[in-house]
Amino acid sequence: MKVLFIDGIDSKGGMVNLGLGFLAQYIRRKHEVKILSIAYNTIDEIVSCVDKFDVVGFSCITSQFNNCINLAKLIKNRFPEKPIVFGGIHATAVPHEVMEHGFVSYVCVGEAEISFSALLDFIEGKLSKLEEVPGIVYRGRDGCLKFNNIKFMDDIDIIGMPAWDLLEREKSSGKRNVITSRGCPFTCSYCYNSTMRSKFKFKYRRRGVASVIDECVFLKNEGAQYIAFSDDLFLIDEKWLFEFAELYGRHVRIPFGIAARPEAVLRQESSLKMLKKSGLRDVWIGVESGSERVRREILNRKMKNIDIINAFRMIRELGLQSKSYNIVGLPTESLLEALETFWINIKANPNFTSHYTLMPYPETKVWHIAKSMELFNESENCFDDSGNIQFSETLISRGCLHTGKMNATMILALRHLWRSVFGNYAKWRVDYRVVHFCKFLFFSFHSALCRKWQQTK
Ligand code: B12
Ligand code: SF4
Repeated sequence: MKVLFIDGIDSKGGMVNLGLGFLAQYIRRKHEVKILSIAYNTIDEIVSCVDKFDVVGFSCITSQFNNCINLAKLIKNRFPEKPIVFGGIHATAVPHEVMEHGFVSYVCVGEAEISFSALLDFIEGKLSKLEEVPGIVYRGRDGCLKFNNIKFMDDIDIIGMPAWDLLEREKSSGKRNVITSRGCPFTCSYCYNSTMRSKFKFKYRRRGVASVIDECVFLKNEGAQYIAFSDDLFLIDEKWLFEFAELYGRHVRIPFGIAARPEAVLRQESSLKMLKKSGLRDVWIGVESGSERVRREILNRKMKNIDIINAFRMIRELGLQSKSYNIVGLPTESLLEALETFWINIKANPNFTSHYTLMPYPETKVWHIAKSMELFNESENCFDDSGNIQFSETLISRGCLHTGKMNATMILALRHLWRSVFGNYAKWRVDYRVVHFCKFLFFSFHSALCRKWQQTK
């Protein structure tokens, strides 16, 4: 069969939708596959290709869903006979909502190598019953939605590396992403992993070192100058890490970065030393909030402040660069608690920081908390993340309206304060900081006026 995948990724660069890459790699053993992404093709270009394919599959995260569903509608109007399948993180979190759009034929929930492959067999007539296709949501003969249980793949090395030759990207960008594992044993409330673990018995699995090294060598030969490992947690399994460090140092040796939890950094000093010798340059750590209460009660991250500070210190002492990830606008968060996030970053002193407003993604635990407190507005494009990514001057993330203790304008004011205190990458200039400090004053004043006005109403 001929399968057209439409990749919802809407920003250009060297980093790609790896999940779709793995799926395409697995599927193309038996079928012809093409990937067109929204970032690199116009709607007309994509629609004009559909005719040549038997099945159209969309891959998207939440912020890309609106674009994808509108395009799917257009395709279904032009080619009513083509089955339309949705997969990826958003469809996995809310499959029933996706199926409510009557023109979507199937949703694949979770990892789809096994399920999509079986679904193609069914569409081709090689499998007689839809009930035999694992991990899909579909309309039964009675018109009601049915869900078949997921099947996870135990050995993910069977898949091989993502189909890099099919994934559109800016080849001139020196940066690539690689993922060595699936899943995470933790359940932070704002993360997709909390959704997966609450819905399914989700197992952590890692690729073999040899397969990962082959992929890195391939990317290096293609011109990659930096590899960002997309694993939720890289610092797991000392034996794997040592083997990886040795082979990466011998065969790849270009700088790379990893994400880690503070406790893992403190436990894995010797692995970090080995990894540094092989090319490790950056360690990214989610601080998220400087308030232990907010972390414990809202985020389900129970580490101590002192562990976070010590982890950053260790990274510095090892001669590595660090970046902290922080969130403002968390349910129940007060102004003082938001300021604690500034304080812990001053003490931890990372090389770089980032500061996002909370985007409560559907079906995560924090989404349930925010919904029960009526903290956000589920409008059509409340999951547009552009305010978060580009730090738009007028928007905070559309989903988040207040925290119960701080309103949206105060959250925006704090983001400006962040920029004036920590700067932003190369923008260490004084005028940049002064401008953001003035904006902080303006929005704080505005926020106080709004509060006063609401009280007098
Ligand atoms: C790699 C990655 C990226 C890449 C590519 C993202 C993309 N898909 O477009 C880059 C670096 C570009 C990126 C950016 C962002 N990301 Co990101 N990213 C990841 C990460 C770390 C790994 C994804 C991965 O490879 N997983 C492993 C593979 C095997 O799983 P998978 O992707 O789910 O794919 C499988 C199934 O979903 C299914 N499948 C996928 N597509 C399809 C299609 C069809 C037709 C079918 C049938 C099945 C199917 O089969 C795949 C193979 O089994 C995840 C975290 C995670 N663990 O998933 C976050 C994650 C996807 N990112 C997230 C976010 C929020 C972002 C940003 C918005 C962050 C920001 N504020 O800047 C940006 C968006 C940028 C943009 N404009 O698109 C969130 C999404 C949450 C949500 N509900 O939307 C995640 C889940 C992290 C989290 N905190 O929860 N990201
Ligand atoms: S935020 Fe990181 S540690 Fe927490 S569940 Fe998600 S991937 Fe795991």
